[in-house]
Amino acid sequence: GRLSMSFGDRVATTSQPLVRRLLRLMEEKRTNLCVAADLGTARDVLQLADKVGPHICLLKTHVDSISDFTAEFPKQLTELAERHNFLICEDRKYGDIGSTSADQYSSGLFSVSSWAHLVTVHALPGDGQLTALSDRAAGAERGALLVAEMSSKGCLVQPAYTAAVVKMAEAHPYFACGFIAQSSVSSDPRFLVLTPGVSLVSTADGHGQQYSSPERAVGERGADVVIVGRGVTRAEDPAAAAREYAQRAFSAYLQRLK
Ligand code: BMP
Repeated sequence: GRLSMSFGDRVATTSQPLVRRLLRLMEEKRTNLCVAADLGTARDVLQLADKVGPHICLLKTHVDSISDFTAEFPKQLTELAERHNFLICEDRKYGDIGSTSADQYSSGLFSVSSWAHLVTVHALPGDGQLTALSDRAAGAERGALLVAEMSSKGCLVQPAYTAAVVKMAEAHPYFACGFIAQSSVSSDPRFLVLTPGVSLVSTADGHGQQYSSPERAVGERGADVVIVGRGVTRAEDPAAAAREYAQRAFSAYLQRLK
């Protein structure tokens, strides 16, 4: 299953182009770190992306928190992604009826479908949302990560919900690339499991976020990719911090294969 296979060996288990590309990238670049670039201006996000770019497989944005967003931002971010070889995930957590989510995805100020390889989606509304988003991807290399569990204290998600999210992904493997989760929700090697709530300096943030270490996330809980925000963005040297998180997460992954 997923936990005992290398990223490289998992490429052959799926025909989803984006999953194949990300697995290859992780294997070749030897990183399973995603940095959550949660900063307030376009310049700060781009500068961070340039610094951490060599150490990451994926950069995660919350583009609606950027105060000075213009169409220049995704253009420049895409250039950095190509230069440093990482993919981009907009963490929008769509959660409406298919028609509305599809409009939010492909139009408006952000035009997310034109630049984000991956987006996050709440499965709550049902699978019409996935088919609607997939239609708007219009043949481009695009995909979704389904929120199966959350890292925050008091999260309302129950095991039966998580199991249903996994079933939904299994029914839509052309667009569902994997899960945002806190545990090994699926052993299917086609799906990526990404785990936020990872920090080496904090255990909580006072607003419900709960942290564990990269070793715990990858080795014990079964994450493929660890997502680190403030552990990197608030470090004195974000590039050095990203390198450390990447090394620790990748070592834990190699250890898992033994
Ligand atoms: P930080 O490492 O600074 O706590 O940031 C975590 C990031 O992961 C944030 O961008 C947050 O939106 C996201 N996230 C999370 O923390 N928990 C979840 O369950 C799902 C998330 O997307």
